[in-house]
Amino acid sequence: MKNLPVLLLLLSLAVCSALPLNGAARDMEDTMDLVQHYLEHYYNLPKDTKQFVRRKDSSPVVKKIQEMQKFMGLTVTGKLDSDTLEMMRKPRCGIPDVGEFRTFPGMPKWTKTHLTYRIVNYTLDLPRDAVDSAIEKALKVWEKVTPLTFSRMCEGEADIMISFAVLAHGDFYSFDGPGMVLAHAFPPGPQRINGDAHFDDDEQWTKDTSGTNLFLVAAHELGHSLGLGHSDNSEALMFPVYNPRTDLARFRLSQDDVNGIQSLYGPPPASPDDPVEPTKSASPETPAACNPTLSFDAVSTLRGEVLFFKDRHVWRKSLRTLEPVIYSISSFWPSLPSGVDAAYEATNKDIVFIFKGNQFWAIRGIEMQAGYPRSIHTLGFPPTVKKIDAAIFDKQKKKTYFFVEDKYWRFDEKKRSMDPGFPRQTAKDFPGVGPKVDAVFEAFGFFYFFGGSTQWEFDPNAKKVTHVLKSNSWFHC
Ligand SMILES: *[C@@H]1O[C@H](CO)[C@@H](O)[C@H](O)[C@H]1NC(C)=O
Ligand SMILES: [Ca+2]
Ligand SMILES: [Zn+2]
Ligand SMILES: [Zn+2]
Repeated sequence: MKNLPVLLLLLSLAVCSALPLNGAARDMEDTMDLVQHYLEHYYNLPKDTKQFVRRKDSSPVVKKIQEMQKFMGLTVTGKLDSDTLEMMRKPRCGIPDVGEFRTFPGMPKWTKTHLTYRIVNYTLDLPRDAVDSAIEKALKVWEKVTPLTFSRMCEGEADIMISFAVLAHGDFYSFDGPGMVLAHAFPPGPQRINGDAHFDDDEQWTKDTSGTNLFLVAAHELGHSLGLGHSDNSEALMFPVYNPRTDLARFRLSQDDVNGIQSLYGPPPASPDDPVEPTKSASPETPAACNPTLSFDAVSTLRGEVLFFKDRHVWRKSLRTLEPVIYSISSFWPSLPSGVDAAYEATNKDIVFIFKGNQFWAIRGIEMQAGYPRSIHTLGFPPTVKKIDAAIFDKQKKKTYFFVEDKYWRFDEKKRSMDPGFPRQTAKDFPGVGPKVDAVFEAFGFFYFFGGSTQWEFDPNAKKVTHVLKSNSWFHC
């Protein structure tokens, strides 16, 4: 190490006043390596500081220590005191705090608002779907405060390629084993590597904070992928040091992060679903449960309750209690659209699938599942089908029926494919129902079909309608 004498001199003030023993000398040298690397890498200390050493001029190093202390919110002493050394040993992001990367030169940003991402490979520390949902949640953090949207690719070259790797991994920024550097990412730009995020697979990645929380680190790295540099605000997500005490349940961006990203991309477009100043045409009033003309967009069970979807709202009702309770859909599932077309519960998987237009989403309880929305055509519908009117899962047969206009398709949930011989006429196999249905769900062994304000109770074994009711009969008006 060329500049060891200078650093030794600085360090001796704080750490070492006794004569160095062999072990202590080695510790000291390790510390010097750490300090030199830290300042060179994160604070742009010139690599060749020989000249300063020869002139016994330590000022560049002192200046860099001061710069680091200021950035990290420490007392600016210019000395390697214990707070400073402790900070240098904390796990952190591998991107420099100052220098060429700071908000990156020329403020690079994406020139499009729709970006693609791909998870190239996975850590073995977590199940794949946990990795998928941590990444998706991390992207949502930025999506919420910008006009940016993201969609996932499963192959090919995406804007943001996400991978796990150890030590040297091909980009000249080797990882360093467990601890210290957790991850790094590249700013927006035209090259393949731009936007990519790499995670050190020598860390123990976890869903909670018992190890290194993947969501937190990913949200930070994706900030770099979008063009942000490090912030010196210790409350900010873009602060370079990992904070294991973050309250994940109440995670939110700091104003500093929001200002940073909005300086690049601006705020999100005003959404018609935002109840800022509700106008009757844009956002319908809360529908009245006992209006005799009430119809539904979709109805599904969810873990023994029934969900009745209407515009931006959903009623939740347990089959045993009297009062249905109305909520806005977004209060449970922020990324679901309003005015859905169909919904059904695959009880064998504990998942409710929600359809609107040619897309569908999956929810498990109040958790949105990663990897959605998907196209309905991945289920095997022909291109002529643009939307689904109603859907129901038959628990006995493990089949799902999809109703589209006056026909229906049958889907095998085990094989994940459409059964041959479909579509068939709804009127033929469900006599008395329809012809067109808005919604359907199952309770007590019956199928309950809805069309406008009319409801048909259908016995699937006897293959006949057993009652004709008002759609809102479940609300005990
Ligand atoms: C994951 O992909 C990256 C980039 O292609 C590669 O460097 C790394 O070795 C891969 N990791 C694993 C665990 O295969
Ligand atoms: Ca590491
Ligand atoms: Zn960073
Ligand atoms: Zn890398």
